[in-house]
Amino acid sequence: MQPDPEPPRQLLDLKRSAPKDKAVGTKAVTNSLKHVNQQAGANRGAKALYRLNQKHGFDCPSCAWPDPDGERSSFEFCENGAKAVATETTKKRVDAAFFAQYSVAELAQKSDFWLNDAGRLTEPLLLDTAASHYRPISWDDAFDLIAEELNAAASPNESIFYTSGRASNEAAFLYQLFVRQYGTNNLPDCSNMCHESSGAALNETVGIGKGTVTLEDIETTDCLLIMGQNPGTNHPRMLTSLEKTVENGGKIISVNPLFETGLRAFSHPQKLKGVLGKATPLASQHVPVRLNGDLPFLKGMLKSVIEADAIDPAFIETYTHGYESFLAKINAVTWKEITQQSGVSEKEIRAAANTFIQAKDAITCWAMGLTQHHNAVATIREVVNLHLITGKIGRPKSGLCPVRGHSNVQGDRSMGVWEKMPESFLAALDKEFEFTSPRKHGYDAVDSIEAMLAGKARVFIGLGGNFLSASPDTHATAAAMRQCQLTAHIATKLNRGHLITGKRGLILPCLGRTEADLQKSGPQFVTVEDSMGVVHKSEGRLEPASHQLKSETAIVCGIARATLTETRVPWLAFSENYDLIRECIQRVIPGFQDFNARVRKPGGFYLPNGVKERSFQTATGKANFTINPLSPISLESGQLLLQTFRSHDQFNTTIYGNNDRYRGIKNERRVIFLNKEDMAERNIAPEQPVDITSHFKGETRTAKLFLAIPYDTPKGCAAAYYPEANVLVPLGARAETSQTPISKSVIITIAPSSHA
Ligand SMILES: Nc1nc2c(c(=O)[nH]1)N[C@H]1C(S)=C(S)[C@@H](COP(=O)(O)OP(=O)(O)OC[C@H]3O[C@@H](n4cnc5c(=O)[nH]c(N)nc54)[C@H](O)[C@@H]3O)O[C@H]1N2
Ligand SMILES: Nc1nc2c(c(=O)[nH]1)N[C@H]1C(S)=C(S)[C@@H](COP(=O)(O)OP(=O)(O)OC[C@H]3O[C@@H](n4cnc5c(=O)[nH]c(N)nc54)[C@H](O)[C@@H]3O)O[C@H]1N2
Ligand SMILES: [Mo]
Repeated sequence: MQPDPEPPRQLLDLKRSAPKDKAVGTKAVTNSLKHVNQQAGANRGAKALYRLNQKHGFDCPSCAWPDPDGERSSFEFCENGAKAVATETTKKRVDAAFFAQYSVAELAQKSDFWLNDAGRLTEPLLLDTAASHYRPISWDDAFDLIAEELNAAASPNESIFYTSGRASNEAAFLYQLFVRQYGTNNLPDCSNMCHESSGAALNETVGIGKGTVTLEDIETTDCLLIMGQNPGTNHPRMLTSLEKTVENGGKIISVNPLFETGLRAFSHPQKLKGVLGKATPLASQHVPVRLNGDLPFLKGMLKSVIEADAIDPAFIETYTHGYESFLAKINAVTWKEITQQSGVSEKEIRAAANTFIQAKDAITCWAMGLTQHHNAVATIREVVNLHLITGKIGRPKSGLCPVRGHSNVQGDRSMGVWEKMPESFLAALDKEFEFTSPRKHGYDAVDSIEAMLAGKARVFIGLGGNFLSASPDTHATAAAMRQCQLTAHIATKLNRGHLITGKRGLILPCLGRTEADLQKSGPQFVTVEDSMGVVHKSEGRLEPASHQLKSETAIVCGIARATLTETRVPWLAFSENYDLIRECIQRVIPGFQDFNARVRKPGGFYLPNGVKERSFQTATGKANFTINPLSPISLESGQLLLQTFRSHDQFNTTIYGNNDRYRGIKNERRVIFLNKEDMAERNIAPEQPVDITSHFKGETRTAKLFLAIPYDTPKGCAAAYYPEANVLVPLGARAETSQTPISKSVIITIAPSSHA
């Protein structure tokens, strides 16, 4: 029997309490120290935390929230950053003895928590054809095996090269260079499932697929509209900034089906006030939109702005395109449509609009609550419309802030990890390395799954990540991986994705951010780019988890040297001295001039961003208004919408623990949060086990055994954790334009569980 790709369907021992009304406090500090001490021991752990996010330390491997430009406290980390460090600096090891003890089938029966908790990978491993256990393999043999499979393919387009957003700039740059020299643009990444919708919307409307503000702008603006984001859990250092925004007189509006704890109030753990248990209230207004209710909400905001005559005619005239036709369409939308489809009243929307209008400056922040819907691109384009019509963009304290996820996901894109990089990039790459990159667009994440399923792709290589568990439709993705000749994962920790392999499977263990990277020319550092376009260095100092680990950069160079017979790229020299890589990056990618010198300055440097100076590099040469028709999801009777989101104790598919402290959930992950009336209508009792079935174009998918939790969520809107709920997300359900999987509005029904 083949190993099950789903996490085990077993219940733990749920304990429930009321959701918390304020975030952090001393509890977070004790919790973070507890995690680090349990995993790494007090000494190694303290040493790591001391260097976390310092100007001469390493970049936090958790989220992409920026560090302050000026003075930094010696505690520039958060509870969840500490968990990420603990999980990497753990003293536990999964070594040859471990893999001799457990077969792949046995490992597949363990929980995601168990797999991650087992420890750090220590040496390269091979799961041979029809073998039951992984066994050690030498680095050279591993590289040769990859080369053999890659060179046996009928076409380079039969191979897929995935990247997760933790890879450094240097590793990512060499990876995409290798892949393009090999001959394909099949470079899917986690961004395809994440902020792709933001990139698509922003590139079209303002000419750059990135945010346009700085940390200081956030802290000094008059109004912060936070849509579809849960900073208390996913960007906890943002709470320090939100507290400053409020202290500086700014107003925060939360737009979210849930009034998340981290948007209610914050008690700073490193300030006396916080230690005394006092909290700063954050959001002055919470707008409980229905799932996918943001586009109509934004239309209400726009109507209010127009009615109040709060537009900026000079900005519109000078800098924008398409205003007249946009205006006509907005005027045609009725308040009835707006309130019915958003689920919020005209009064609430007008109140939010009033705050936005009164504010001299305003910033909108957003994350997955906006990006993972069928009309995500339209919704984000409407956010842009709101800033264009009021002129609140391209000046200090005003602008757009897509809050990135992985700590270097933005940098990986800057380095060329994308299945459809523009011609300007490819031409520069070709010139620098004297070859011709392929021009045909490659597969994105879901295209890759479909290609593997169809037998059109035979090799899958993952630079980090957990493609199996992060992708939609876990069973289809598993079937896709099994179709491959070879699957290979460059990773720090064991995950479920390593258990569902092609005919042969490889695990290539790499150094983590916290660890010293010693190469022939001496100790190396790498660089990363945060959510606000600051490029800075990251240098680990800890003794590596095993002397057999290689850096990501060295692994990429090893694969390239084994695979490419004709290449003029000095792969060996690159792997020995990362300054040489950076010298090439500065010639290929705009904004990186004098890279080696500038990145050595404490704090690094900002990449250029034209929008900050009101220069919009779009097709029209101006910022574009867009028309985004309402397109509500129609549900049949009995159906609900389900969002799949993160608990407080996980980093994507890495599960640190089974609690979701702020939402009052202890010791369980198989829960579904439901509106009380929805439960009553279905005769579902609190904590009753239910099965969830999703519905898409006549297909159904079922996830079994979840406990029903009554929760303050709008009627018709449910929530369950990722990755347990990924089996429900249809492969074909993809956002228009960005092609992002629709994991925040899955159409479901629920029924009492039939799981034995
Ligand atoms: N500790 C920790 N940090 C992380 C991560 C992690 O897993 N753990 N993941 C990292 C990554 S890769 C990313 S992308 C980010 C993710 O950061 P978030 O986007 O904050 O992640 P989610 O948990 O998916 O939360 C989505 C939020 O949007 C709301 N929401 C859902 N649907 C809608 C909607 O239709 N409209 C509105 N307005 N709101 C909606 C949900 O209620 C929830 O508050 O965090 C990064 N940081
Ligand atoms: N249903 C649903 N699905 C989703 C989402 C959702 O909200 N709902 N969110 C989507 C989003 S926003 C994202 S970004 C993706 C995330 O998808 P991925 O980025 O593919 O997944 P992660 O869980 O972040 O990857 C974790 C693994 O990365 C490896 N790793 C950790 N550190 C390092 C390192 O330094 N180097 C290397 N080489 N490997 C390392 C470890 O082996 C670890 O097990 O998932 C997406 N999937
Ligand atoms: Mo993400």
